[in-house]
Amino acid sequence: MFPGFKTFRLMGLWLSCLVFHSSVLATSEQEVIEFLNEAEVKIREMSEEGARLAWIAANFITYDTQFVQAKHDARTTLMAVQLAKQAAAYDDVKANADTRRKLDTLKQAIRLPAPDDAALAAELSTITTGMKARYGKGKYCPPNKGSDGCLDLVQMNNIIANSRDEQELRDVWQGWREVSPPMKANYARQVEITNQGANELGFTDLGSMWRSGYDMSPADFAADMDAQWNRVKPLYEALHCHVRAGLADHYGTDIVDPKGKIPAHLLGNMWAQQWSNIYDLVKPASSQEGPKVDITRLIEDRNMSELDMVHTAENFFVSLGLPKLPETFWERSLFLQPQDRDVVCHASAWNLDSKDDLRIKMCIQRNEEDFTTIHHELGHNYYQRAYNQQPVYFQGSANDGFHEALGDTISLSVTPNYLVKIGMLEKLPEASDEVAQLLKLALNKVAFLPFGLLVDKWRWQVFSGELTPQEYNQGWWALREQYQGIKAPVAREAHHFDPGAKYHIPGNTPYMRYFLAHIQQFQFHEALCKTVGYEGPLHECTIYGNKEAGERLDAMMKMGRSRPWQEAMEALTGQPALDAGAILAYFAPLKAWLDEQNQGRQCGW
Ligand code: X8Z
Ligand code: ZN
Repeated sequence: MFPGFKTFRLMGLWLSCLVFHSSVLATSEQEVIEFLNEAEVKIREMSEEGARLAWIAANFITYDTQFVQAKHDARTTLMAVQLAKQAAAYDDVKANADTRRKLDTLKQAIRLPAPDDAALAAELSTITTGMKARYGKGKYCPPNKGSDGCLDLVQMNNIIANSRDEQELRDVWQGWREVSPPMKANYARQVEITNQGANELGFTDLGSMWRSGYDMSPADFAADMDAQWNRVKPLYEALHCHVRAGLADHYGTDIVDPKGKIPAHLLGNMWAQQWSNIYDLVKPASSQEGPKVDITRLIEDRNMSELDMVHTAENFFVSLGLPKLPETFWERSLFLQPQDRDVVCHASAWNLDSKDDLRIKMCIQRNEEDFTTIHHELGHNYYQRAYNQQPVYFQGSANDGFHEALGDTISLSVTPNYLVKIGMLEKLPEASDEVAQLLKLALNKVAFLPFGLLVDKWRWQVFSGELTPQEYNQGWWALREQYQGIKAPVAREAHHFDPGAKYHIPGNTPYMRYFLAHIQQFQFHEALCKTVGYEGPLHECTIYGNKEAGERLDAMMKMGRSRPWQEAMEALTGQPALDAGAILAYFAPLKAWLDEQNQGRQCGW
């Protein structure tokens, strides 16, 4: 969840300097620097309050916590907008690259701008806080089961992951989506207000503002995303084809059309975004035992607690030469879902004081998926800590994809080899089953790509007005069908609001960062493996225990967002650009196998 949150909050703290300066015409770079410096002192003093309020609101979803949070957000938004305008007033001042970059940050980094109007800022924050709380509290109460039979999202996710009963899956899939129709009108109003805010700051709409934070033009950024997608699409299509065949075998061709789109409730994930939970339905016939390394089973067999899982992940970072997490991390984080209150369970990583008050907030389940997510979250924390010496303006990742890619990169080093080293696995599988391991991972990493791409394609269409509220849901499914080759299992109507049943829509977290991260993490992994002198197949490479790899990562993280992301990318990988070649190389043996399996099948949808 990290970056937008922080920048947004930080920017709220400059009001007093703004008031002080607004009557002064900035004519020299020196004045701009003074403005930025004074602002920075105040930010450091004051940013904690907003972060703590947000922490409390997400840990205790009550009427009052949301009320206070909404008030605070409204003030913050107004201040941030006024500062952005002030920064724009310095557009013509000649300034060095650092100063210019700081001003640009002020102008671009507001996630949800309101117009410069207190009533509209208040309306906006009431809407956004309300949607997030509604999602966090969401339950589905199946008919005839009474109120004790109500399910929360954690429970429904478990059903979708493990059940193979088509009717049950369909019921839960549909049931969770009852959470979002009441958000739809609010979302539409939010779009109006934030577009107006973006206009005032000189952007055509909020989508173009979101696309402006990548050290290239918004149009070039969108084009690069499409170009990367086109490179990985054949791999996705091969995976889709094989998975569809496995599902058709299991559920029958009356439920899964072997030539058509896959019903979205059968893929083992509430949003059909990662598919590894249905591995057993699509695994190679030669590996009857399932994957050679089943981390869920290892966690159970070893009786690892949720906290043990976090300690194990921390140990990986420490093995790279990075410091341990602070004591307060263990005291203040939320690791377990409380049974007596509503919390936002969607995993997130926090830095409450821009120093060392690091935390995660997660409702950990003892399974492989959450083991991976813990590495993901700790990646955020280690990144946050690495750049905390930067000026506040540069306390962020090179671009938002970097933040999402860091912990995932570490997870790519969670190999059988590594598990043996740390004693979680007794011995290496005898004959290493390359295809099984790659397939399991591809079900997460490759299956995710079109979803990672389309969530913000939808939002960009909404922000630009290409989709009207009446068309929101149909537009969502058009993208899901086109890019993912999946379809809704039951009829969807215009009053439904299925995008709202995905956390990042009511949470207003931009999503293209995850698509970026899924490309970048393979570049990072490949480069780090090269650094440590590794020469074998990439999926067997682990950087565990390698201080040189740790130093390289740390050096990149320490840069924060002080330089264009292309430079950070080059520092780590030697390449200044996004390159899907690494993920393609990683999965090349799997692609060959999939192509063989798919012979005689009609692929595509
Ligand atoms: O939201 C997340 C993280 C927190 S930044 C758990 N992810 C995306 C999602 O769950 O939809 C990680 C993968 C994609
Ligand atoms: Zn994340």
